[in-house]
Amino acid sequence: MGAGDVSLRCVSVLVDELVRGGMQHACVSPGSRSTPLALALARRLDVEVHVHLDERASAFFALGIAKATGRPVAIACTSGTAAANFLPAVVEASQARVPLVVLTADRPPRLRGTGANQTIDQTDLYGRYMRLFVDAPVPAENTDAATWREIGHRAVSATLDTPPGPVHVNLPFEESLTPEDVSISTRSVVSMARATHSGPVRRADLNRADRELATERGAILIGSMPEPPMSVLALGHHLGWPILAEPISRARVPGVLTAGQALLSSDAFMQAMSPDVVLQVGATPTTRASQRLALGARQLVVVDDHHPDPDPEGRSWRLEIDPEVFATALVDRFGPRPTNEWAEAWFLADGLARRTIDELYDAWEEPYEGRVARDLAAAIPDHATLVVGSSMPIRDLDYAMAPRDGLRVLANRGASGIDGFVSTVLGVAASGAPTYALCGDLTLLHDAGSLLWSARRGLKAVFVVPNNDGGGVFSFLPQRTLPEHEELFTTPHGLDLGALCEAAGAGHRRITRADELIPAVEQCAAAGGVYVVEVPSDRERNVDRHAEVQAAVDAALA
Ligand SMILES: Cc1ncc(C[n+]2csc(CCOP(=O)(O)OP(=O)(O)O)c2C)c(N)n1
Ligand SMILES: [Mg+2]
Repeated sequence: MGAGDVSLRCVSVLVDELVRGGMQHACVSPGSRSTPLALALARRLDVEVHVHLDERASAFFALGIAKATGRPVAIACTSGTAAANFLPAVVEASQARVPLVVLTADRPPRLRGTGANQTIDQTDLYGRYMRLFVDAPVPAENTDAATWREIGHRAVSATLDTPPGPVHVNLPFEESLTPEDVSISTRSVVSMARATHSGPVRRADLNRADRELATERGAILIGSMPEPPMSVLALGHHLGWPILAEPISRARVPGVLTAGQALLSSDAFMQAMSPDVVLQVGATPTTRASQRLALGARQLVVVDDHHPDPDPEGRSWRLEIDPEVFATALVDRFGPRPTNEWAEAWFLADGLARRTIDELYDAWEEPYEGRVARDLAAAIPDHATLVVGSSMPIRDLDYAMAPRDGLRVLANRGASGIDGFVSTVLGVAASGAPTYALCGDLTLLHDAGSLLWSARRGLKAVFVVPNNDGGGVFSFLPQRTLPEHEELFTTPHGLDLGALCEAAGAGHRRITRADELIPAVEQCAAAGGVYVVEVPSDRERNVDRHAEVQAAVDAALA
């Protein structure tokens, strides 16, 4: 048996363990050193393998699948800078708690640090962004299968642990890399068990929660959650508190505030109506207004099964527990409370703000970016997924999306990069979910390579792209006053998105009126394949419209 056969046999055992842990998809990029890895993954009939030229895109594609399925996804590559290209998606996976199993091929240790070609130091390459790093032994005929099973088991346990996150197994291979025996193919039974260390709520915490949540002037803030937090919603309704749910919270459903961000953005309203207690669950909310709400409360209670950021000043009471376990324990203790005057004023204001926003949006013929977000979120069919880009799209969605059932919203908000977006969306699509996306023009262009590579590969997704010729977000930030604003921040590109789509083999539609958006999206979804619906937008006018909406909300609330 040659070295290639030994390597393939050993890695196949490791892969088998990943499959037992629930892995169904793997992403592979071409390379020589990673041959045993690529073959071990591709020869599993129960693993769907996706091939990408660009490792950065491959990792984001895997991230999309893992976000959509909650299952571990493997990414495999050759040695050298290929492995370094995984970093951005690894960072996002780490901060957004997504199970990714990174498998990097390497030279054998004796060649490391000797100037050998395409050899870099891959030990702990991704640093503290990894939940686990394993430098595997060089496969040898006398290493028994248990060693490889144990590595696979550790990897999959760590990636699904609390909190889930990426793990890295570095795999050195001797030459020859190709096997002589081509018959290796295995199958195993899938059993995915996500670890949860969340025990019951401690009695002392329950007693303190009774006191802290006794106030009538309280609000709940729900950040990103892996599953719809039904008990947290029930607790909010029992307490009679207003609930602000981010679009990626899985909780932007009927019963929560319909115009929460507009209320938080109204200084006069917040001066009079700010809550005494804020119960924050899930990941830290991403908008500044929500963060201000949390930090402005007399008491902030943060409930999450993992607290990645320190709180050195001790400004909040932190409970490290699954928010659903916490809420379930408390629902019974409180029982339904009648709505008080203060909360009633919140709900009244919310209805007013929503009507004001809708009336203005509907009166404008041009496809204002906020309206695009609102209309898209409302029109997408049930059981579909909307993936939203960072920058203005996620903010616009948070501001404008009316609560609804049946829609899952995903976004790369762990680290809020604009990179890897197309790959993430196509990964979500590869998981089988009907997929729609909303992103800015720069976000699309940042990952144009993925569009060029993937659009013809049988996937189906509709991208809605407000094209304001650059980073429109900077027109809302203090940088807008700098003389270098355009050149260094907005970076207008003047590129023809239609031509890009043509080169990629993707469909392209351009609309100019707001009421054309949904028919265009529906036609593209029905046509299949990858489509970009481009929505031209003027940056200056967009800023004005934005201010106009908030001024109208402020006036209505006054
Ligand atoms: C990888 C990465 N690089 C840079 C940034 C900084 N950044 C945030 S928003 C943005 C502009 C995005 O422009 P676009 O996608 O067109 O959205 P718009 O601002 O127009 O809504 C940039 C460069 C980032 N978040 N991530
Ligand atoms: Mg833009």
